[in-house]
Amino acid sequence: LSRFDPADPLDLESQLSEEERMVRDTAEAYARDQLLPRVTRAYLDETFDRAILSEMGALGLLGATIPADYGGAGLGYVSYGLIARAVERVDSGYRSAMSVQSSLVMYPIYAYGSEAQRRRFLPGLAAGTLVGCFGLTEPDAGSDPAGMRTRAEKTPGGYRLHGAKMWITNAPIADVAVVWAKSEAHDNAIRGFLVERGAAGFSTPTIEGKLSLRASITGEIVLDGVELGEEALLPNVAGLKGPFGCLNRARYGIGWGVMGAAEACYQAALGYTLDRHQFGVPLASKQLVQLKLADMATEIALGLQAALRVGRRLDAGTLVPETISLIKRNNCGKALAIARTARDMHGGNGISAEFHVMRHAANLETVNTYEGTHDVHGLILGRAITGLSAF
Ligand code: TGC
Ligand code: FAD
Repeated sequence: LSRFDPADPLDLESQLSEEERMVRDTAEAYARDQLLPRVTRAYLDETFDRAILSEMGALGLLGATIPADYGGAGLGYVSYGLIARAVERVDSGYRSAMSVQSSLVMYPIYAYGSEAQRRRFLPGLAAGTLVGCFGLTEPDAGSDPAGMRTRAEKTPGGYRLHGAKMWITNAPIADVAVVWAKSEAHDNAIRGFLVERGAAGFSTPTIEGKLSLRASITGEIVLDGVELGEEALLPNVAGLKGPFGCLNRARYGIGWGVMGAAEACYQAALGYTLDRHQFGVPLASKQLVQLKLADMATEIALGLQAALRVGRRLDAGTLVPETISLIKRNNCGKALAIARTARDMHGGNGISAEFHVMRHAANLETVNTYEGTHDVHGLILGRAITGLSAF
């Protein structure tokens, strides 16, 4: 018989390659030494430290799957997932900054961009000297991005963008925005445009007063007749499959990331209930507490195995979008439940920023909603199961 390891019940460790373990260790050391010490202050002050993206870039944590020719680390999707998990163990907002840059900005430039666009933007984005954002959601088009109003008029030299994007991670600090718009010149198909900071009519007001993801910076994108040249168009994709192709990667990373947040909450609840005595004994000696810990350990172990399986298939070239919905939905829902339970198990201390669990729970409310809500991913699975679209 082998010994049961409560921190890794299904032995994820032995399923990782040497390279994946090294990437994981680098990301975990960075998260522990550089991110954890600053997160509570950043969260309370509702600020994001721009330097974090340069630090991540220096370590090769941005655009990890992009080939080295363009400044990326040329790693596989399991490595990317392990980075997301390590960073989100500290804060979902920090993982957001990494996901947006890697999957929602670098990926579309790499997959849909011209060679000139790749050369111009990818090395700086990989190094974190440039920051990018991804504008799909609008004030009146969230779950239904096909309903977007942002449009690109044709001009003699290129395009003119009109519209507004809402809830855009990193927008206020972005040097370049990937903006999705209905393009007059392409039969009103949804097309991607690269809009650079400084373009007249482009502004990115910060959204203040969030009660979740406070250590991430979020803004609007206002496009008031922004003039773009022909070279701003992403030439190699048309239609919603453009943004969805990026979202597949980001949602996959979230499947790993939220398990990191859940692990942080589980470890905190375990440590707390072993130390904390009530009725003359540790709380962890109580059946109700042990049941909660057992449920947490179970869901985390299963969620990580599912994320690993989807990552291995991605690395093998098998992308089944519904399997990404499955892990995004299930892992977010389970992580949120774990964080709320961990908050409860900390009693009054659970509401203090010092103990981290309530911050994770508040963050996971956003993660359960963005990149397709929990219910929308249920409907994606429902459509695949029944053949009937219920959106
Ligand atoms: P539907 O008819 O299903 O599809 C339209 C076209 O898109 C293709 N497609 C996909 N392609 C690749 N991957 C996928 N996962 C795809 N899903 C669909 C599809 O084949 C079709 O192509 P074509 O060539 O036939 O035109 O589209 P629908 O309008 O019925 O949409 C259905 C629905 C609800 C599933 C979809 O709209 C949806 O996923 N809604 C959720 C919206 C969402 O996820 N928004 C995310 C915004 S970005 C964000 O939140 C970033 S937060 C980042 C952070 O801070 O970490
Ligand atoms: P709605 O679509 O209005 O949904 C409201 C409720 O209705 C939800 O419960 C939903 O599940 C439910 N619902 C919707 N449709 C149906 C249906 N057909 N049947 C049953 N129920 C339904 N977007 C970007 O483009 N880029 C970003 O970087 C980005 N970052 C974000 C950061 C933060 C902090 C947040 C909060 C959001 C971010 N988003 C971003 C936007 C995010 O993707 C949307 O909030 C999300 O897709 C949901 O859209 P919505 O808010 O308009 O909600």
